[in-house]
Amino acid sequence: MNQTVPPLHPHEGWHVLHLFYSIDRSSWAILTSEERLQALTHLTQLLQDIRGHERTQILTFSMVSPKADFGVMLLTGDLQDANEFEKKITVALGPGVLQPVYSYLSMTERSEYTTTSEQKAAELTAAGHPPGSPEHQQQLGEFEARMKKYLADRLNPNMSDWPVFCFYPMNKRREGADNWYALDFEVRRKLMEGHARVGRGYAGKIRQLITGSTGLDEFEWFVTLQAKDTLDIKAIVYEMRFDEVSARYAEFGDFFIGLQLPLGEIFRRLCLHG
Ligand code: 76R
Repeated sequence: MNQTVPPLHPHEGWHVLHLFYSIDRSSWAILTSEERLQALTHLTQLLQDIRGHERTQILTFSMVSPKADFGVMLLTGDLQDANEFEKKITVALGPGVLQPVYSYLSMTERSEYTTTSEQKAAELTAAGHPPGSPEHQQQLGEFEARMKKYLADRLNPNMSDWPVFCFYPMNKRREGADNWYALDFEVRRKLMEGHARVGRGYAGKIRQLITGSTGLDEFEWFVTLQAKDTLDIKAIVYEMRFDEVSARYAEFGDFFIGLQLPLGEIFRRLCLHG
């Protein structure tokens, strides 16, 4: 977007910004109806321009509970663009109207612990389905198709239009006997297998995007869960608490729930019209 500064594209993946704002009602109240209309048109146009930018996705939310009012999730390749878009969004409704209450910078990333085809084949053999058996062929084929999509989505996500989003930051614990980072890779990999097994139980009900933020923001990852039913969010987060990876090693920050909605509906819901 900018003309003079060289872009900052990571060698793979996207930058991801989660921006949560509250509406400052007194700054909004002093605007005339004409100024308000102009402000809403300006924000609408800005988001449309951002959406039209190459390799960029932007999602808008009405946030549930007064922790925040308006939420934006921005995925874009160039950090210069991410930074420019974010500053423009913050001032788009006029001075002081959008008050940032929480924000998070992370990046899409590959996983260290993805199950390989060889591991899956060994698992199938151990379960009594040796190579060459129809079960082995079929289950390995299904596994490979699923993993291909999983890996592609993790690095180059395609965000859904599902309505319920749950956002929270997460660390792996580093305390005494519970230090994730002091474990051998093989031990971590085995533990992550259990995590993935729980996750796979929610196929079709939960989509997740785990973005890395070590060195970028306060926690190590940001979790974005997408669902059609709030109960599925509650259920997966609850079930994962019993899995060792979360039970023993996970630490969480604040949780936010947002409803993905068209901008016009968000404006109506936030009582910004008129
Ligand atoms: O299948 C595979 O081999 C890869 C599976 C996989 C990895 C590597 C996976 C699957 N996740 C991975 C990594 Mn996950 N995930 C979370 C949370 O609230 C909590 O307790 C935890 C928050 C949820 C809800 C979730 C859901 N996952 C990670 C990582 C990085 C770990 C690291 O590198 O140390 C984190 C922080 C994390 C957290 N995970 C899945 C899910 C779901 C639903 C799946 C199944 C996805 C699918 O197979 O399509």
